[in-house]
Amino acid sequence: MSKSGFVTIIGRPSSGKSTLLNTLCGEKVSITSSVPQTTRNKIRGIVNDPRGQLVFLDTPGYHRSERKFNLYLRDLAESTLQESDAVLYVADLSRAPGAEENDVLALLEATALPKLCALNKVDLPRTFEQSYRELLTEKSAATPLFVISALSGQGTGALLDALFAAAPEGEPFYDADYYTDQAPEFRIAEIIREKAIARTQQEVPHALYVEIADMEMREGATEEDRVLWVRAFLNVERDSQKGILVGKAGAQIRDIRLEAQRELNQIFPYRIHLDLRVKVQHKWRTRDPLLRRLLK
Ligand SMILES: Nc1nc2c(ncn2[C@@H]2O[C@H](COP(=O)(O)OP(=O)(O)OP(=O)(O)O)[C@@H](O)[C@H]2O)c(=O)[nH]1
Ligand SMILES: [Mg+2]
Repeated sequence: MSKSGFVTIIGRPSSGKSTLLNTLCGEKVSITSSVPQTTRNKIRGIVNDPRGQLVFLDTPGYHRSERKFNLYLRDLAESTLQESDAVLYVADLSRAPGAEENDVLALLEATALPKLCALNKVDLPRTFEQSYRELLTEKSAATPLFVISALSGQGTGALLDALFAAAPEGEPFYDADYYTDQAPEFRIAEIIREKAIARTQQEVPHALYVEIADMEMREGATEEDRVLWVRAFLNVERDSQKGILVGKAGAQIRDIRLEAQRELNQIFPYRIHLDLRVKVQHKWRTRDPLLRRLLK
């Protein structure tokens, strides 16, 4: 009987959860950036191998804040735990343990699921490995420990072995050729958001959400000639942010479009043509119906 299980990846913002998901899956499943709180959804990445199938659930960085937007993200991370068979706690060795670490550990303490901990970014020169080891011993939580680099893959083989060992026996949930279950529309919006985040700073990445307004497949003579035409809105909260995204004579939004197109063309079997528009949606992060739709 082969293994089959769901593993929730949890940890403070920017600890490398999405990078690890991508490395384990061997595909770009979840967008990443150096800006905290990049992930806003429960993103499934699927690992198929002779031992069976593990479905990883990437979650938004666990972050203490009473703002409505952050509460949605925190609730999502917490509720994702309910649907998993094991928890993988990812901590960033290059930063000292913060208040968020205690919050995550309290959450782990409250669940009866098998727990594993990955101390990530071992490739970086600064390391707080000892502080994390002490903290985890003190809380008697999240053992066994794995020291890894999600970026280079170092140590992730042993981690995957342990995750398969912890998983229950069962039939796979998804076909063996799937590595994610995300709809094309969501993946396209996310890649656009990633490219926009990478080119902006400070409040712009946080104030941005991307929405696909229209998609249409234009058939060609052959399969490879098909073009998916996509119109997307990049919504920000203020005119000044709109100005930054558009850039001088539209140069910024053009570069975002070209970079996103380049990556999307590698992911999909057809060509993608993007038409990007920047819009202002005042205070969108306080609107419940929109947040319910976007953050899930
Ligand atoms: N040097 C190094 N950098 C890493 C490693 N893993 C992740 N990073 C970097 O850390 C930053 C955050 O990575 P993400 O994977 O987006 O982190 P996350 O935990 O998903 O962040 P949120 O979604 O915001 O909670 C990015 O700049 C990554 O390239 C690692 O093993 N080594
Ligand atoms: Mg992430």
